[in-house]
Amino acid sequence: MHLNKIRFLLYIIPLFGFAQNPIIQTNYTADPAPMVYNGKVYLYTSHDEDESTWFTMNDWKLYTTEDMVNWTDHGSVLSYKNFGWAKMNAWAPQCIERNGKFYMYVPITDRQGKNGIGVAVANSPYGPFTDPLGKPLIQNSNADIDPTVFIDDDSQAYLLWGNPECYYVKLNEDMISYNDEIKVFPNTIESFGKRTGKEDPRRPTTYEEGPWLYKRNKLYYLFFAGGPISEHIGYSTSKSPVGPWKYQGVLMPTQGGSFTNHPGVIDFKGKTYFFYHNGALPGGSGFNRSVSVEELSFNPDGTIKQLNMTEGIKKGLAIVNPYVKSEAETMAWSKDVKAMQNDEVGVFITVMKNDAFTKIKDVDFRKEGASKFTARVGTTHNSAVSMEIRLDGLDGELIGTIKVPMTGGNDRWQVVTADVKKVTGIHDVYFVFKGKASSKIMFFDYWMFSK
Ligand code: FUB
Repeated sequence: MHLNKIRFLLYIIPLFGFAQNPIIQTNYTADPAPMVYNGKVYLYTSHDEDESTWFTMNDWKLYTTEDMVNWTDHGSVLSYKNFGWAKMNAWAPQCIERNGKFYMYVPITDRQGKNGIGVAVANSPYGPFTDPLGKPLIQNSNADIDPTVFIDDDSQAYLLWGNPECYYVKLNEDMISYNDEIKVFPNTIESFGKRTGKEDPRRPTTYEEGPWLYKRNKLYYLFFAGGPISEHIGYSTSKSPVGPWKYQGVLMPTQGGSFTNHPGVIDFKGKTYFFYHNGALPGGSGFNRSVSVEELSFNPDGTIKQLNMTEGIKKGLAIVNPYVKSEAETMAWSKDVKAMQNDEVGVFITVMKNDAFTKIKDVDFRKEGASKFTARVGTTHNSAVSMEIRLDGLDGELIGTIKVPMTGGNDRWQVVTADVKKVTGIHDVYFVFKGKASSKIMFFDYWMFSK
């Protein structure tokens, strides 16, 4: 990382209290890499370990949504440990589908301390991903971080990456090899804009890292994290995926309490979404980052309206069906809960404090309504632990309460059912957790309502 970034830590001002952003609150996530597949957004992220004071990052996580407001945590889908040659640094990933296989490109530092880009392959977007090569796909220079992958309409795949310059190579159809030589985009002011501040011969332009290649109406967009010092998001356009690029300016100014930022762009259900990260969660910082999302608006000439970090997407694209099993780790917002996973139940949530809560947006109880609620829960505590079910707000109508049985651990669970006041129509559902213990109050795996 650039030393100036570290200096910028002194200027970090965390932001709290956004309504939907950051979209993941149950772990620190960074470097968003969204992928659309079969009507769903698959959001792969890197993962800042709690209380990190450096880029302490060991694995990559996956979150999905169909409505852009409720996100399901699928836990860790790949770790640097899945690459036999890797030592550390599970940094910015990207996954892409080709012919029913999923290819995840990841930067890692090897056992000799050299950076490289590995590729892992799976038959499903959820994994398991395995390393088919047993060595890095790219090991070109120490600039080998931040891969972005793109398949053009003519089926040619491209891999781009790099800090402080952007490299690229055409991938073969198998997505795990290449014949062409690796090239670098000329780092010109015309392509990436003039860098302001102290002159640095290695960094003459605003291009810093985190490229993301995207195509719309035959125009190619190269989004990137730009400098100096603390990162903004800039972008350039071209009529070809390999340039020459024309710098178009700042898309998102430096904001949000993280000295890095990282773009990811997708089209989904007729809209274009821009993912990024910041330090806006409680405890957030440049090493404890969180992924957020905004909608992108284009001008008629293809340029993009500048963005600020906002409270995010307020209107969901679909409603939630309460009469099928929903995972506890599907939520629009939460406070003081952590997502964890084990062999017993997969991903579940652990309640860290009294009055912690999760919110599920736009749950449609329909006309017939619900009168019972079932949840798989557990606690290690003898004292009273409960879970309130409220509608439309933290102090909204209380429709029922679950008493949580002492099961003795997160590998031991009980399915509990309670009567609830009859509820019809569309509501936001809040689960509010109560208990006297100072941490790990209870565990929650899934829920559903019935008539
Ligand atoms: O997350 C580690 C590094 O920070 C990424 O590789 C960069 O893009 C920046 O986000």
